[in-house]
Amino acid sequence: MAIIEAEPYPFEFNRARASVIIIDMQRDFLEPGGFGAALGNDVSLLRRTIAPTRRLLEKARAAGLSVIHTREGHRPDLADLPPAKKARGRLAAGIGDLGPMGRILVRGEPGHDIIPELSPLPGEPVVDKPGKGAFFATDLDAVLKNRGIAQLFVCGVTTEVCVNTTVREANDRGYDCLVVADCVGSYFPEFQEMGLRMIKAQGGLFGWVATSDSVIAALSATA
Ligand code: TIU
Repeated sequence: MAIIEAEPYPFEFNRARASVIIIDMQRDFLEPGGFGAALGNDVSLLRRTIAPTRRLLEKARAAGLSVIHTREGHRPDLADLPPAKKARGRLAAGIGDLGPMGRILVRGEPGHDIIPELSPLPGEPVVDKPGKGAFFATDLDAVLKNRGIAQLFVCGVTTEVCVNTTVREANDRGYDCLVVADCVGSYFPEFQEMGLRMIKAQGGLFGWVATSDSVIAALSATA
């Protein structure tokens, strides 16, 4: 058992039961010219998570931790796209429509894919999810339970949307979540700050927050 410096108090890291989960680091959210950018967002606020996440990913792989990736998206026939989600935002080009990188948030399209810097390795599960939370309508809980995972190091985008929703779902299912502060990003700086504060408030109501340096130090110490 190694201790990770974290807020609101140190995290007891059990390497045999821990996994890194990387939420929705998809081209459509992170790349200039993608869906996120087309909506007027500054993707550089998300792109600053790439280098620390890649570093953490490499250390986690070297330490033998399991790594799980998620992608938000829908079937090409859109049969799993709720009409309410499709209608939301009254967008000229919304989910399922042709966007700058293929059909927006549709599985198999270029924009739906994970950015090349964080490409999954063969053997690393990729969980395709139709919602914001990674447990909703997916086999993520089974994947984690089958591997004996009880602790999640959470990276990805966006902090207040898919990261927070997934952490809340995980917390209710009994997982300990540590959100890696420099490996999660938001298009909105105030949501980034509050999204992290909400996790660790009230004694860690939803989990812990730590830097990637702190996580990597613990990974190295127990390798
Ligand atoms: N992955 C994720 O957070 N999906 C979103 O829709 N995020 C937004 O910030 N909109």
